[in-house]
Amino acid sequence: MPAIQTTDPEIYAAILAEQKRQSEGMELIASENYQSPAVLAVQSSVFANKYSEGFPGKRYYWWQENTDIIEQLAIDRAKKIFHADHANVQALSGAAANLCVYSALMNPGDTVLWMDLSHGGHLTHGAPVTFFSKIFNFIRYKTTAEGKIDWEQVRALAREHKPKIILAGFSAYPRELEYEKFVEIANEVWAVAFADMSHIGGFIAAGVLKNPLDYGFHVMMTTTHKSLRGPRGALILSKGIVSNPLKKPEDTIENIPTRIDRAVFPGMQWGPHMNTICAIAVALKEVESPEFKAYAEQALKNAQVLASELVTRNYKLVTGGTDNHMVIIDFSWTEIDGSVAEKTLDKIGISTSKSTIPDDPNPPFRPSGLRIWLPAMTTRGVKEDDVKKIVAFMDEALKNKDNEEVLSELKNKVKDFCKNFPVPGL
Ligand code: DSN
Repeated sequence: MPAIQTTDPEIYAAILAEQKRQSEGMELIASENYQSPAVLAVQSSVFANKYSEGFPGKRYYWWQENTDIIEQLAIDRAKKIFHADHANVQALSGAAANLCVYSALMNPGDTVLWMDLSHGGHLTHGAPVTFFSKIFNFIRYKTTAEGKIDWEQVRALAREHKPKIILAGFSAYPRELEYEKFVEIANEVWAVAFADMSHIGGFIAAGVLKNPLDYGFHVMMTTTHKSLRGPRGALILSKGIVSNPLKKPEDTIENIPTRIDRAVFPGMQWGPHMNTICAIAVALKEVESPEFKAYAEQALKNAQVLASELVTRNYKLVTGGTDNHMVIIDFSWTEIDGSVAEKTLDKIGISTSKSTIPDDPNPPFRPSGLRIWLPAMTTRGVKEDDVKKIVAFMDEALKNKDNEEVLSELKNKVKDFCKNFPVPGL
């Protein structure tokens, strides 16, 4: 940091301002969290200087004795934590990882069955606005009126469209999934069962939510920077050849793990970001600590209190509650929408993210819902009683959305509250 102060004062000032914003504000954006000082530090280590195309033991450039050590540690830790036969730790992000999985397992024109965006699926699962949708055919399933997976619909679509991949795992879905049902349908139509666990990867790692790989899923992806608290990156985890559902002649020599590694390099990416991989290894080491397990358990307890406090105050929740770490408020029956709620809470220093609700009548930039999660604030130490205070701040702000005086007072209260919960390393 002192080096930046003299080299680039403008960037230095922006970093200090962001540190202040993160310390004084409350982070409830679903998908954001705080990295530990150790994870942050290794990202600026000398591994940032090194090119390492290839994989441990087989690289294009020489002089990889140290990069091989860190990548192998990241791979071994990921395999152990997630019960996987294989781990690729090089994907640059969740979007890149999903594209690598599609290209590993499909040819252009092949079909993916995925959850509709407004019901909780992610853009990278095949939304028409993505480049992916020009290459592959994406068919959407939806949830029932109660917000549960519509198994009859998933089975009927799978039988009709014969997808190569059935994709489970969502960005805005507050319920635990019945993974065995996805696997049963995937096996029936010879599809790969692929789970995008980006939001809940940390909770699966800690053993507090179910692991799709334990239920017969063939491939699982998780980003590393959400509940997992690592650097910005992704893990692609898979089972070995034994359960290969592709059933093609070439699979006798190329199993799913090999296809995935080849899709990442040289298929889609070249020089891996070794400094990030180093930080992934450190984050996975932290995941194995009792402190991480305590954080994961507390985050789920906090989510239960968040949901019940909101319901007590007459907020309507998508699916009526939560089984995981996330709550989605449905404002469709009120005079405001998710965007107005987001702006109002931002005025008092609480960051949240607007969200669609199933079959949302509103456009994406003015959706009817608001996603809230507490893992980041759990990292900062909040517990059940603190969650009650957070909901009280939010409720008062939303009831006084046009009263700048009340909002300004609340902003000071949120700032005082946050002083009790320092950001790690700040
Ligand atoms: N922002 C992340 C999410 O909420 O799913 C990735 O797009």
